[in-house]
Amino acid sequence: MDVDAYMAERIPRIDAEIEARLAVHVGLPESLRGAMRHLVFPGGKRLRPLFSLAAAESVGGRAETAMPLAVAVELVHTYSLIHDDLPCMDDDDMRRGRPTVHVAYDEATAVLAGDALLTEAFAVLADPAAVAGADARIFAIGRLAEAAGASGLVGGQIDDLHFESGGGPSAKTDFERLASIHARKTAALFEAAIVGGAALAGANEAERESLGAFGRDVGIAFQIADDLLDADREEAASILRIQGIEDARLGAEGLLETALERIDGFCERAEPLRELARFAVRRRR
Ligand code: GRG
Repeated sequence: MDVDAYMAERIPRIDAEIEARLAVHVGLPESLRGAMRHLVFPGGKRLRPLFSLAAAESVGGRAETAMPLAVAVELVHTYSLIHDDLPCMDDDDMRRGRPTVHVAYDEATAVLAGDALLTEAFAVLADPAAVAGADARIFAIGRLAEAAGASGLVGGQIDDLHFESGGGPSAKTDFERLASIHARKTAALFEAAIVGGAALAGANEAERESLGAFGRDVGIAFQIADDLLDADREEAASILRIQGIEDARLGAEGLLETALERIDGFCERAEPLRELARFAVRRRR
């Protein structure tokens, strides 16, 4: 299966859905409208929405059923990047080769644009026009809220801001703390994207269980791969401050293998999901 072709076909569809969703808001102040769109278009790799669509297919459903979640996870992801770049967080001026939102606009507008995108994500999922039934949508909303909230992104971000390696605590303790940060800051959203996408397509309890574990493993392996790509950057909570490059690479590969084993019993329609996981962990960009 050609994962590049799969992504090239799906990404414009995801983009069109996000575009349509943001167009719902008419008459917004121009600064808010522009700031909300600034990091959404052009976007990044759109990995999380791609995972949602592939997860729906992996349980025999139609990708389109998971589209509201695909849009929602990308909006949550974008909000987290906008807030992560703020002066009070990572204080980054550039992202994806362009000025960050608070630089292109101003700090207050960036905070509010992030808030608006986060809130919009839940409005998309709550929209009764969606194909999936209310029970599945409520499940997806709950999992997304967990991933975004205090036990997920926000809690992981707090621990990341306070992470200090070396000195007092043992390497093992640091490793455990780091794994916990990655689990909440990165893997939780992958898990919600995948298990929620499958649920919208009618996944049963056992499938949700396997896909949730798959999403967690892939999310952590993706974060390690990201740290390896950024090996030259001094990130507070990078695995490379604890493990060597080779050990980290082996760790990511091991997690990928475990993840793939978890969905061993899934049929051929899970192939895009498997290939996306391989891409996310082995990518060079
Ligand atoms: C709630 C303020 C706040 C932050 C939450 C998720 C997060 C914490 C911050 C985002 C920044 C960050 C370094 C997250 C780790 C996950 C990660 C590697 C994000 C980049 O994801 P990609 O590569 O991004 O999918 P693109 O650019 O492709 O969309």
